[in-house]
Amino acid sequence: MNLYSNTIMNTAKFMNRRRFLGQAAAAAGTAALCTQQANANPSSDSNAENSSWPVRFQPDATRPRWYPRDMPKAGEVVHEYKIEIDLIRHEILPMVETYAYAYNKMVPGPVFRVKEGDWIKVDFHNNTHDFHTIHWHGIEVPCEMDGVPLGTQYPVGYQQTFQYLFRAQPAGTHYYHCHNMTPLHVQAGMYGAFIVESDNDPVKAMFPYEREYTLALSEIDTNYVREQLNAMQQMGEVMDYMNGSPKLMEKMNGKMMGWFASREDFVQAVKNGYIPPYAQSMSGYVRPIQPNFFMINGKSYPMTDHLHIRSGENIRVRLIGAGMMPHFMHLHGHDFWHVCQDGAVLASPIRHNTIPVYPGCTTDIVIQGTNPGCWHFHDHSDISNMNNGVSPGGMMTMLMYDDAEQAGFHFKEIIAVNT
Ligand SMILES: [Cu+2]
Repeated sequence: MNLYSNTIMNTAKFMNRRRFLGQAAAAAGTAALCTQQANANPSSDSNAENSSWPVRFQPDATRPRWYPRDMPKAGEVVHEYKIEIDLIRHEILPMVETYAYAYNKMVPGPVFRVKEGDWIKVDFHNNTHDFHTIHWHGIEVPCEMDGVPLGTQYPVGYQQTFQYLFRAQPAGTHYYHCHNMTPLHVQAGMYGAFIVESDNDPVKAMFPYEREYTLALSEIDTNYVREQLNAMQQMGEVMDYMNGSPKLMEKMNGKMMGWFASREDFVQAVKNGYIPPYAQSMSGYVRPIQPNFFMINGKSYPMTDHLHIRSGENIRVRLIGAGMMPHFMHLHGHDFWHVCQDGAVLASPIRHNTIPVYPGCTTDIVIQGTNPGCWHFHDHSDISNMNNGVSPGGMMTMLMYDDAEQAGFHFKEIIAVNT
């Protein structure tokens, strides 16, 4: 029996079509006030004559809707990627699986690792019956490549492709995530690391290292994700149909949909009877998110991967606040050095034994191998050290010395799943 398995399609009995559409619209709603036309290619875009964007969808999303202001020049490095979105089953722990929206069938998505100044070209293709984008968090992309649905691009629908093209800058630890219905889609797995390396890395000069680790910290309310993805599956065909039908989208706008060209239009729509989804949620259709599993790279303790070090070695650990909660990472038996924040190298390293990793932030630390053994490295916010309310678990891993035995420390690893 799989207690937390999310069975798509058979539990969405309370779905209300009107509410659902409203939710989808609300996710895009923050961007809806931006009336800047991202399309700079009017001769080939059927929306060009329509100033009421974003109420219409462009069914052909295979072209970026922009005149690139900067393009790769001869001799410059261009890395080409294909990123696909699929609905997969993702195992957080034995007996705990969720459905996930996954970049290239991985949670987290694949790690991008490139040199500063290189070009990134991503063909982003959607195989799910939902809308997605990629936001390149911390990268100085052109605005049109920022991945904000209806703000800078049309959200990418079923079997559509959008091409991102930008230069990787600045150097440092960054990440990427979906920006459509972000609270759901990031919980559902749409995040990954984006590391931009520099030939002149001050961290490497100060703390020479060979091994490094990237830990994306996040959390999930499995019940919320199950309810929402079930609802999305039920609506999938309708969403696909709308995506290919700008006229239907326009007709529904301000009735079932909620994309408005101005604040005044939104207020007027409410006067005309449109019920915003947040008002519907007050009647109990939508409940607040309550995370119950806390993950490092998509896994909870004891399934998290260990960090490895040897006596005298430095390791770099890139911590990414990919979720919606702050986490306070504490290492037993060592102080460590905070060397970068949000990708930028600190003027001088700061010594910690516990360091906050806030949502949307990246925090790089260097651990020095000074105390052989095996040591806990975990969020010190105790709620995150549980699996569905049972301790120990969650956002926890171990720093393991490869040479512990030679250094005289003998241990037998024990996996604890309850107290
Ligand atoms: Cu998405």
